[in-house]
Amino acid sequence: MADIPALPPGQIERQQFPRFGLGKFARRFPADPDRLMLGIRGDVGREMRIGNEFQSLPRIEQQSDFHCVTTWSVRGVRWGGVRFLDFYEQIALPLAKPLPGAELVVLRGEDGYCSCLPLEDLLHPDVILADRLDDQPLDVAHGAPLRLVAPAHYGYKNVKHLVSIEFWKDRRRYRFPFPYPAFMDHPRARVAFEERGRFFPSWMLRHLYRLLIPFSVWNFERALARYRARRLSGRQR
Ligand SMILES: Nc1nc2c(c(=O)[nH]1)N[C@H]1C(S)=C(S)[C@@H](COP(=O)(O)O)O[C@H]1N2
Ligand SMILES: [Mo]
Repeated sequence: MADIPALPPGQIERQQFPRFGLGKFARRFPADPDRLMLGIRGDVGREMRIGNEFQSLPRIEQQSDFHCVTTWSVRGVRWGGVRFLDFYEQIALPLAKPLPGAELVVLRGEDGYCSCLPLEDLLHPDVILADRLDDQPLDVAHGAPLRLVAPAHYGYKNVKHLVSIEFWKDRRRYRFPFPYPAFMDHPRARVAFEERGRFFPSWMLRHLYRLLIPFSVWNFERALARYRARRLSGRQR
């Protein structure tokens, strides 16, 4: 099996791709997962919202491994969407016009979750805004209507249910979602360098976070089952 590259340090392969995240966000779902409305905000010449404009961007498909900071990884996830680079060059830059130095990009989900990455990391060609998974429209479990996929960075940078992308000059404009502590949020969170978090050594976070996997999977699955049951009974009425 020499042709299968090893997983990054500290990661363990998982067969199923679970719905996952920080506990607080398990029970929050987008109001209309079929409708994309994405704000472009922050230190920009013109704040704006896009919907259909997104459809004009060139589409790509990509297979990549997905690595959660709690140490589970899934191999070969097949995404479809548009490159962040194309979104930036064809929409954000010409229309919203980020100001010089506005290079901290904050990504916000409709569930209130947010994360950030340096613009430079997002312009890598493997970073995509995905609206398809396994040849199907992206479902609510994995981030409908649109999510970030940045395979070189831990899952927590891969924000689901995107509602806004913000360009800021000043880091103080950003805070990891309350009440989660700042040590959980590394500014880059690159998987290859095991940048799991800040202040604490990565080996320590590996062990700490690994304990949280079963509860988180259960919590998110239970919330999803309830959401689906609600949607179903809503349709029947
Ligand atoms: N909006 C939103 N995005 C999110 C999260 C979340 O709770 N809400 N969780 C993050 C974490 S910690 C991980 S590992 C991945 C999980 O993605 P998945 O649910 O598709 O497996 O989403 C990330 N993006
Ligand atoms: Mo995660």
